[in-house]
Amino acid sequence: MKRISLTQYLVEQQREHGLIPSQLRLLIEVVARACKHIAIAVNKGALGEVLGSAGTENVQGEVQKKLDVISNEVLIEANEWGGHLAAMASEEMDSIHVVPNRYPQGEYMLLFDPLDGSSNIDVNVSIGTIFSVLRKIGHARGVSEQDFLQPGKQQAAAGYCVYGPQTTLVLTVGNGVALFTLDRETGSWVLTQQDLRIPEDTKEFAINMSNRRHWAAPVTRYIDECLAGKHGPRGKDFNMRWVGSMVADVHRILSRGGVFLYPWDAREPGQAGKLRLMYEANPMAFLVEQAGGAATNGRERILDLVPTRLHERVSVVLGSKHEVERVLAYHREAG
Ligand code: AHM
Ligand code: MG
Repeated sequence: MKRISLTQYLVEQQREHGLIPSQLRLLIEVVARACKHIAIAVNKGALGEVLGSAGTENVQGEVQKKLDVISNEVLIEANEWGGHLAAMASEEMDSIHVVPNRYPQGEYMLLFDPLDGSSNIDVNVSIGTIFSVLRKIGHARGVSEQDFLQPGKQQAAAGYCVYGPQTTLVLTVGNGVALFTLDRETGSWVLTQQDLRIPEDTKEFAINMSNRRHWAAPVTRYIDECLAGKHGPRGKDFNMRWVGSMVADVHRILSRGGVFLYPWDAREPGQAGKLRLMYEANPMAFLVEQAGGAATNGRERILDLVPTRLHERVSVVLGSKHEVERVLAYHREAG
């Protein structure tokens, strides 16, 4: 079988569809290379003294793990000098990181959750890096947080890397979704699946069931109907999976379908949800839609939401189209 590398895939996408200008190609290659470095650090585990807490908190008040901080640094260092970026924003940083003056400024902006699934790091369960790419609008020099506040439908690219039994990279530039597997012997990303599709129907859902008592009525209704199985209103049995790393749960859905929910809940009534719109929901929503699925906050399409701040949170329902539409309908009916 002829092996197609990430570089070759990107060059061909540019030749055939004009979707990947050289700065964007460089950006994706640099992110993919940074992910290899993160994979190496993750793999070392206790031997690399990378497990455990860093003893710091991020802007959302969550305790940072050593690997959260390391991954963030790897992504910043890899990306700031290439001339492809104007600025970066991360779940683990309070404010944006503008490319220093000593380097040329590019036209793209990169957002990331450097290591998603932090609670799984120390227990050797799949974790990953999620990223989103926006174009800086206008030619004015300088960049501010305001430039980042674009709806997800304006993303130029999005993807994630899963550090699991295999190290895989999933990418969209708006022309379907492609999957690459890291060949550890040659160190290269090899295209292993093109045009991933999410089946419209599914019998599998993913939600943290322990929060059931805090959910809003439409979510409780939807999940209770799944749980009622063959003899309930859905007339079929459902299976449940919850890794606790969004990146791994979404990867399963992109691989075999399913629906993922992290809904608003009454523990933090003032927050729209737990997950972050710009680092988690937007890139995943772009990938899921590109694979034929759907993504909503229960009322609106995630990709249409206009962020009002960088670290905005959002309620997330994504995956197999017919299930997402059902959850939307239950919210509509509830008014
Ligand atoms: P993180 O970015 O700090 O890892 O938090 C996000 C994670 C998601 O990956 C996952 O879906 C969710 O939080 C799990 O939450 P819970 O621990 O409530 O199940
Ligand atoms: Mg995360």
